[in-house]
Amino acid sequence: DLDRVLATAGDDLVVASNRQPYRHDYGDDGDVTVDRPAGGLTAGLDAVMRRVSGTWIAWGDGDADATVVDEDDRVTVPPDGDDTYTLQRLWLDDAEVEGYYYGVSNRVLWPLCHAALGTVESCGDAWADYRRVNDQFAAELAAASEPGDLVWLHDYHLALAPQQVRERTDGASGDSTPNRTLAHTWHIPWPSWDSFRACPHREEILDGLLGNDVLLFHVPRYCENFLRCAERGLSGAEVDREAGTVTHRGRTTAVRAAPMGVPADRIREQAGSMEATGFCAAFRKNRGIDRDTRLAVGVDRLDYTKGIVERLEAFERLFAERPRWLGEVTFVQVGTESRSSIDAYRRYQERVEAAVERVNDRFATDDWQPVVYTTDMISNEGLAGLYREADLAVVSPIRDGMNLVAQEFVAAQDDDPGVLVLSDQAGAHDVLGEWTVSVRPHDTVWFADALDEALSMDERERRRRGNALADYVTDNDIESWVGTVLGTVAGLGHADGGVTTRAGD
Ligand code: GDG
Repeated sequence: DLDRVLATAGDDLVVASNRQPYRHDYGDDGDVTVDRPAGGLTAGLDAVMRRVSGTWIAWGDGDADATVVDEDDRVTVPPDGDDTYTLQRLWLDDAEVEGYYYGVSNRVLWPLCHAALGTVESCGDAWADYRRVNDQFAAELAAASEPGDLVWLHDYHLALAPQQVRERTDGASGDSTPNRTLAHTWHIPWPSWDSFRACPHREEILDGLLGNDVLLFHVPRYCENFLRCAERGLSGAEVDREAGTVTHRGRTTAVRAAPMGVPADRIREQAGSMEATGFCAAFRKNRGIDRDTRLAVGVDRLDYTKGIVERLEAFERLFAERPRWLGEVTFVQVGTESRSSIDAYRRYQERVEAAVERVNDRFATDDWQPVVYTTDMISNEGLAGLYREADLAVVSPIRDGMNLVAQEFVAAQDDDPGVLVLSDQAGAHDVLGEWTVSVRPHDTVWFADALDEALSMDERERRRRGNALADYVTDNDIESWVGTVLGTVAGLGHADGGVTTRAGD
């Protein structure tokens, strides 16, 4: 369990991610406003960082001048409570953000890893920015850690940083033993070699990641793909598929699956809160949804990998072919704006809006709307309430590393659970699939049938599946995930690389 793992001998944990867990804004009057962690990853890791009192390095997305609190750009978070850790921001100028974040991370690596090769853009000079910003992260990581520490990196924004940390640290102590333990979680899919070979800088990406001691993906499929890519893409790399290791430049990297979970207990609590019920009542009222109209819900960043357009086509077909659902069920799509400065994202937002309009124009009546679409950011409690209120969640990505919404929906249910309709292209399907109503996002006929099946499912079957899903999501929550990752690192047999909790824990 996590406490035991956290208590393993060693030093502090140093984490690096593109996204920061908190955003501080300093008003003219000196008041500080703090935005709380919103997403699954930052909220989950925040809880761990409080317990180990480590250092978290992230891009300080926001206004540097308004945020810096001491000359080292360090803040101790959270501002209240006793358990604190150091949050260290990296300030990037506009050109760096454009090249590193938009240019390479989101115009090249994101579509590439989701096998959306037609959406991959040319990299040009952005590659130099990506490499330079990764090296800035590496410099901060090297400075913030000591020999024996565990450095845990996150995601596709930081593919080069592991090897860059090695260059800055290994050998610095006068011997050749690796002196930091590096672990890296890749949150999105790893594609097949046949897709990955389209990557303009594929050798450098592989080399960068093989600076890690352990490289973690959500599901074994991605590990297999990575091993294959290392075998084909890097001459001299030795791959042991059975052991799940790659040996390259004298270092052996273990490639492991650790499926991420969600803070299930907290979500369950939030779903039952007054705020949650209040949100749902107000939402129905403001959106003109009758109290007894059944709800289906979809929650996504507005991203072309999420299959929102295909989902709307499936609802359109459901209403056309099974008119008994007309007036009975409303599909609520929560679509939060994302990466809007990229054309592909703007175009996708327009396609979603057009599909919503089309379905509504075709079927809406004076007192019923088939689709309710909102781009408002909903509070965590409101969202948990909406999950509980809904009879089904429709999670239908075209490709998705894991997908936390599927698990959040499960965690939010009470003893009268809703049904999860889940695409077999999501990592989440590898762990939850047997208890969901599965769909293939592009098969509209199957998809519409699946929606009908989910809406018609009898109570006994709904409970049977709901209970199994809830058991999985509770047993494999975010703490359990952190425990698995840290346990995997401990199992590598490095003398150091564990983390200690603060005294008294
Ligand atoms: C990447 C991978 C992998 C969305 N709208 C609201 C809101 N959200 C929250 C959800 C959920 C999160 O955003 C989205 O997480 P996902 O996992 O679904 O997807 P990505 O953002 O693409 O995340 C993915 C993940 O990394 C973790 O490894 O699972 O495969 O693509 O937590 O709840 N939250 C609130 N209001 C909203 O309106 N409060």
